Amino acid sequence: MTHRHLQFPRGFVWGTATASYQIEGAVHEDGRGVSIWDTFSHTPGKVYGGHTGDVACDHYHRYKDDIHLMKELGIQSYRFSVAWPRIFPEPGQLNAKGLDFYRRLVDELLKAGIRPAITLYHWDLPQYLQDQGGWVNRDTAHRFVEYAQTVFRALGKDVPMWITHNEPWCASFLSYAIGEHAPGHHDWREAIAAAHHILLSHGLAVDAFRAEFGARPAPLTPLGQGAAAGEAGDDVPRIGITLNLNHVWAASNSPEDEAARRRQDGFFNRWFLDPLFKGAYPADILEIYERAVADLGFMRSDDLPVISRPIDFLGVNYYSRDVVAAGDEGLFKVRHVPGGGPVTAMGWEIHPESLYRLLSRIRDEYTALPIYITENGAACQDVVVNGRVEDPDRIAYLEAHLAQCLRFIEEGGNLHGYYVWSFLDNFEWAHGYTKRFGIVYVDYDTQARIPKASAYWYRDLIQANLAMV
Ligand code: IFM
Repeated sequence: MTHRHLQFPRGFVWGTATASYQIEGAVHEDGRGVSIWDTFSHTPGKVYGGHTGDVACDHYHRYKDDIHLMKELGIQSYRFSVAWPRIFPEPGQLNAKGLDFYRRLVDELLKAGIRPAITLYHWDLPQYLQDQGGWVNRDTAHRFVEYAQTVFRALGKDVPMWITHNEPWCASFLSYAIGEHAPGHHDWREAIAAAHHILLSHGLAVDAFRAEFGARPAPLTPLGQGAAAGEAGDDVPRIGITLNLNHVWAASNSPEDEAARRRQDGFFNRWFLDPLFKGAYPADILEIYERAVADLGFMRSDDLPVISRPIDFLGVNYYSRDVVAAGDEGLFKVRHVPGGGPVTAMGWEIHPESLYRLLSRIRDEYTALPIYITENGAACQDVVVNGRVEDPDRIAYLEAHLAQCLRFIEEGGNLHGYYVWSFLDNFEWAHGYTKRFGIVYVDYDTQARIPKASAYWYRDLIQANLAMV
């Protein structure tokens, strides 16, 4: 298979991503403490079939083989997350064995020539912090900085890419208002406070990062127009944040539907992009929250300058678009409408054009900073037949989204890399193990790894790109 039509500029980073609770297992090993996802998944009715992350992909024991497989596939960068409860299992108690695991992981990656990209928070908050209110409690932001500083010091110089948070929308609204994720609460005031404190902790961690590694490096310029990522001298540690963003469409061009589109966009996208890049919350959404919740006293006047501290890149997780019409229910009076296109096994509409629109919008309205697609991928109904997994739908999904990335780059967009979600099939949160996102199939009975056709397709695409430059 040739991929001439997907020829990316030199320096584009080809990656894949996972997260600690979704793959590691070994929840009682080497002094790990309890996280909110241990508690949540062990609470009957919260996760499909009572599935838990207790064993997951057993990556904690199999990381060497997993990295070996990444190397065979030609993966250039691996994005993983650190489990906070492995580092601080009890308040203020540093667990050297927990840090050692990530030290070994990073060493193994470096040995394989794979660039580590660390996410500090991918949702496994220590339970003892949740017992004090979790992200609703401002103090959690300070505990996060202590934890971040510890990991910066232990691994900083060997890790070029740092992501403070993964998808703050999920860690706040989906977790504290909608109740689908841990800790499973249904309280809008809590969710708004959680979002605020997560953003605050991000800004404080950026300050700690600069204190550790010095002044902000010159931002990477668009590929093909200067020094490229991965070139000599470019491996200085950089820090950013990953947001899950959806491009929102109105179901019709009526003013009512257009107003609904704007509200949904405000709830999902602008609530995070505006404070990070403009130093202010969007006034229209703030008004809705003030009316619904009244007391937003947890937002202090000097928080926004911290939240909007200059970062080095933006991570974007993109899966689907959102189509909305004016509705009667909920805080936002928005009704979600099927877009009409094909959907993945998650029921999410496949709409690659929206990725291009989203990237263009970020550039036009928010920032010229480098962007990485830190997650993109599809859950499919994968089956093993004669030891092979054919997943043409996933290949088509990845190819179509990469084509939109290339379109953005060819127009001068500052996109530097792409991480397929996910390397392995894994624990898909409230869906348990029923949704398979991996380019590598995991047989959960035997823990055998079977690279799917998409893994070989990705390998060939990477190789073809590197051969051409
Ligand atoms: O599995 C998740 C991941 O943890 C965060 N982003 C979306 C993925 C698919 O739902």
